[in-house]
Amino acid sequence: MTSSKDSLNRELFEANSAAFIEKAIKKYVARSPRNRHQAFGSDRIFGEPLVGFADGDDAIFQDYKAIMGDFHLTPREALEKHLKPKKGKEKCPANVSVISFVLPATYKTRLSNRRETLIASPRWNHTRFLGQDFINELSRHIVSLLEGLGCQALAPEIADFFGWKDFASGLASNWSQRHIAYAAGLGTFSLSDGLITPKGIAMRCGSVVTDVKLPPNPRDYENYRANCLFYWDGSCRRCIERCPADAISEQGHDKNKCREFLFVKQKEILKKLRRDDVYIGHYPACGLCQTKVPCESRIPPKAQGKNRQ
Ligand code: B12
Ligand code: SF4
Ligand code: SF4
Repeated sequence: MTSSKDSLNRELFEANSAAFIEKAIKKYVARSPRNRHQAFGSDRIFGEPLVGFADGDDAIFQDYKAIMGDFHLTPREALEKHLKPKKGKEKCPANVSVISFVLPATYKTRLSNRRETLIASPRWNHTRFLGQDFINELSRHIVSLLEGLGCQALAPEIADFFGWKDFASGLASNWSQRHIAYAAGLGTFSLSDGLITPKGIAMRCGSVVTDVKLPPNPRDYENYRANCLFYWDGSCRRCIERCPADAISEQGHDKNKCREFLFVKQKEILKKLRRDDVYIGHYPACGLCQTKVPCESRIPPKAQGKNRQ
């Protein structure tokens, strides 16, 4: 039996699928109790998200195979892997789209991390772990909403085929959320490797693949590093100064140094500082390169970079 809520949802979805999905994501982020810091007075973990769409058959996803490696899945490959166990009952979809969302860290979390010089603040650490749990929850919510409307959908990062490889240059996964957000017009890469979005670099992101046809967002950037001041005019370099692991230089981000610091050295620092009781997860997390920097919560104005040269 269909309820009046179901038929209203269907009407709204059929009238404008993109607006319906964006609204549903924003509503869930605003209302979900899972987007709350239980340890910090029930403050929100993430602020209002950015939502973008990409055509799953956009040539950029083939380009990613050359840029990152053949192991990186195109959205169509991800959807086909999802449909395969259904043993041919599902037709190969005519359309494939990707829904990408960017969840910005709140002001309080950013402020707390700005004060740190060696490890993440407790709020940033909780945002890393409870925030990722929330992203998984939000992804499942979008998938079940679309499935309820008779569409195919999956969240590749929580699918059983998600994984990563350990290359000499560092870890690389077969579904990179930053590259998906870049394709959906939500931001560009930077000297620190982070994605600078209109809501800044201090964010986490996620995505869902679906057979719904959605209007792709334009990629209004000159190149894939356009939002970073260093690549704009050689200025800024604040993230280099902020990194306690010496993992960022004018040559870019050394993933192995960063990982070693995150997974090994920060644990020792945490113990020495005797702060381990408030931290959760298997490492303290860091993100110092994403706070107290001009790209923290916005695309930095280009003039600001020039002033610093
Ligand atoms: C593996 C991993 C790590 C590894 C390696 C990081 C890395 N750069 O790959 C380690 C453990 C070091 C790490 C550390 C951190 N991580 Co991490 N990590 C991941 C994970 C699981 C996979 C990333 C991946 O494999 N990417 C693929 C590789 C190939 O990407 P890449 O090398 O960076 O890509 C470069 C090339 O593609 C190149 N490029 C060259 N030519 C071209 C051309 C074009 C057109 C384009 C687009 C690009 C391009 O540009 C890129 C940047 O240099 C993602 C989650 C996910 N599934 O995406 C989170 C993720 C990247 N991590 C995240 C975060 C927040 C962190 C930390 C801040 C830790 C923390 N939680 O506090 C640090 C920050 C490190 C940093 N400065 O980027 C966020 C990023 C948010 C953001 N603002 O960018 C993600 C997306 C998690 C999430 N769900 O939000 N992480
Ligand atoms: S701190 Fe400056 S140099 Fe580093 S990523 Fe941000 S804008 Fe680029
Ligand atoms: S996450 Fe920390 S260790 Fe890694 S690059 Fe950023 S500041 Fe350096």
